[in-house]
Amino acid sequence: MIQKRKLISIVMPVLNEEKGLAKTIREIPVNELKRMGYDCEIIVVDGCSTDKSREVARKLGAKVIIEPRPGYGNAYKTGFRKARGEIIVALDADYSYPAHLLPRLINILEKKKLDFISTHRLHKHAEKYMSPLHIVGNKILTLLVRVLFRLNINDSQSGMWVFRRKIVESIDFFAGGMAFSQELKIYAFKNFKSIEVPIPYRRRVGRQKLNAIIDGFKNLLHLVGLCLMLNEVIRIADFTRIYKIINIGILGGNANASGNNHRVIPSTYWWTRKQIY
Ligand SMILES: Nc1nc2c(ncn2[C@@H]2O[C@H](COP(=O)(O)OP(=O)(O)OP(=O)(O)O)[C@@H](O)[C@H]2O)c(=O)[nH]1
Ligand SMILES: [Mg+2]
Repeated sequence: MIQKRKLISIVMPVLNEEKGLAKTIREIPVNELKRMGYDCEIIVVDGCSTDKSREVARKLGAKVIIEPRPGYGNAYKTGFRKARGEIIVALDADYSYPAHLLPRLINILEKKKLDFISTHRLHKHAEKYMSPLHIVGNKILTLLVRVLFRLNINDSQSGMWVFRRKIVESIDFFAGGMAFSQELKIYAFKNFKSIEVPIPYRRRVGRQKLNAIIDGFKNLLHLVGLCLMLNEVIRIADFTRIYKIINIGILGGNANASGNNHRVIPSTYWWTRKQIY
């Protein structure tokens, strides 16, 4: 019986990355993936670059989509909507992530029947290519993800993922900026069979688009907001018990009346507690 070939969509957000983009596309082992039974489509989501990123992408066989709205997350949302592959790969276009390891990562995804693989760079072999500010920021945000969402994640900010398209189908993510990366991971690790794989990392080619302080702060606010929306903080603080104590002890209220769980699940959000736990 002839086995059906699968399609992999490799999606990259791009903002003025002509040099890094060319090197990244050239590194994708398209022929090796072909031999493994996978065809590839490369999708570049360009955010109004003023350099030659679009020309470079088209010349190297990529499909170019223009997303004029600013933001890393907005670029990914648009790119994922256009992706046709059963498997989606996401990575920066700055040559910092090891695209040559894609066959190995795809193998792990298939053999272990996983839904989502995130890569992690917070180990001594990769950290030497990041600035101290970047490392500290990543570690703080990762610790917050671990504590607030009780997830065993080592690098909540890594930008290379390999996953099945069902993860991003029919879901509206909030974050339009850099926080998209942590939101996607939290969602995937809470709801799907997910693992993290350590990878080598390289110093990026070209100018960084991320502002470690501003984006780090925005990511922190995003985490707290997400956590509040999912009622995680209320659970951590055992709000119901505190409320009971205040109601009975201070306000002289009825324990039963206040005993119903005060957990309002926002109906507009795509995770309900039922889905997560
Ligand atoms: N389309 C689009 N792409 C963006 C935007 N901002 C960043 N990117 C791209 O998203 C990817 C990640 O941005 P980076 O500047 O590399 O951020 P980072 O990886 O956190 O920082 P480095 O560690 O320095 O690489 C790169 O490929 C950027 O070109 C944007 O507003 N629109
Ligand atoms: Mg990068």
